[in-house]
Amino acid sequence: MKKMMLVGETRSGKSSIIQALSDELFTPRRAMAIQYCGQFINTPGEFLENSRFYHALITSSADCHVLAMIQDATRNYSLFPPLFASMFNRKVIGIVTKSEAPSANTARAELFLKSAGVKEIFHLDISAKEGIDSLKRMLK
Ligand SMILES: Nc1nc2c(ncn2[C@@H]2O[C@H](COP(=O)(O)OP(=O)(O)O)[C@@H](O)[C@H]2O)c(=O)[nH]1
Ligand SMILES: [Mg+2]
Repeated sequence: MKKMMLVGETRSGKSSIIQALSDELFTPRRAMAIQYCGQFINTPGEFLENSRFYHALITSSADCHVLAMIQDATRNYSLFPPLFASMFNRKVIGIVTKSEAPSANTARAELFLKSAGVKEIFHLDISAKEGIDSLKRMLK
């Protein structure tokens, strides 16, 4: 199984993705530091919110095969700066979360990710388990 690191703002759905993908019991807590949970590396939202922490993301990404940039489809802004993905020497994917929410705009979320340099994008609806299987296949 490939190791995946998740980067995204607070409450974008990172812990929910780890919970849905992992067979181990994972109890979501607010990540205050880099968290290693089996094949997943969870990062605090603050590491994205403040560019002073980018170096910590870059260093930790050395431990993963795939870096996932998480974008909440209900947000009308993105914390990912242009070409953020190109900072990492790893395969980078985008994950659009909450795609089923009434206020979601998945096209807008995709645009945010694309301008941040993401080529491959997955769409997730955690409650309906939509998109989980294709993510699992990619991590095989
Ligand atoms: N509607 C909807 N809500 C979601 C989805 N994924 C996560 N959430 C909710 O978003 C909130 C934040 O999720 P969490 O995984 O804790 O985000 P984190 O802070 O990035 O770890 C929680 O209340 C989740 O239930 C989704 O696909 N659809
Ligand atoms: Mg979390």
